[in-house]
Amino acid sequence: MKQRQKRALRSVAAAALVCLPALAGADSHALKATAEIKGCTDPNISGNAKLVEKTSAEGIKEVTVKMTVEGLSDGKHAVHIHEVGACEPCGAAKGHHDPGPFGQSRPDSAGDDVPAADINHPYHMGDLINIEVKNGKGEMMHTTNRVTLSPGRLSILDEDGSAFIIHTNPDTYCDEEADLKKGCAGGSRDACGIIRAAVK
Ligand SMILES: [Cu+2]
Repeated sequence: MKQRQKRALRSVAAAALVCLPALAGADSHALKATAEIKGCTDPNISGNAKLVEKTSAEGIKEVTVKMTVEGLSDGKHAVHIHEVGACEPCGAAKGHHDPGPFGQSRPDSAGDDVPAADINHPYHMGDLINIEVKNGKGEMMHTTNRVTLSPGRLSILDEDGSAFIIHTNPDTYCDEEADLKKGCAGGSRDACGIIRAAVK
C-alpha cells in the first residue's frame, strides 16, 4: 500500500471516530463545502452553492448540493462538477469530474467524425441536473451518491480540487449514442465556482 493511501485511510479512520455522534443523527458533524459562483465573462452573474455530505443508514455517502444563482438568462442551464478547482479562465476547470476506470471526462464528441463509444456523459460522476432560471434567479437542489467530500476515489476535494460549471444551454442528458454531439452537455460556459471545504 502506498504511503499516500495509508495516510488517506488514517484520515478516514480519524474522521469516523470524530463523527461517531453523527450516527445518532447529530448534524453538526456532516462534512460541508461551499462554492462562490461568478460569471466567466459577465460580472452580473453571481451565486453560491452549499454542499453537505451525509452517510445513509446503509453506509452510502450522499452529497446534497443547494445552488442559487442570479444573472443568468432565463431557462435551463447545465450544471456539472468539473475536474479541476480553477475558474480563470472557466476552461481551466477542464472536463467533467470522473475518476472511474474509463477516465473519459469529455462531455461530448465535439470534433469527432464518429461519436466516441466511451464518452461517459451523462454518467460522469460530476454530472448533475439542470438549474432553471426564472426572472434572472435560479435555484437548484440535488442529492447525488456519485461524489463525496470525504477522501476516496469519488472525492471532489482531491489534490487538484473541483469546480462547478454552469453552461449556457441545458444539458440534454445525451441519453442515446447518437445524442453525444457537440453541445449536448450544455455548450459554452457561463459561470464557475471553485468548491472549497467549509471552514468550521
Ligand atoms: Cu460541464
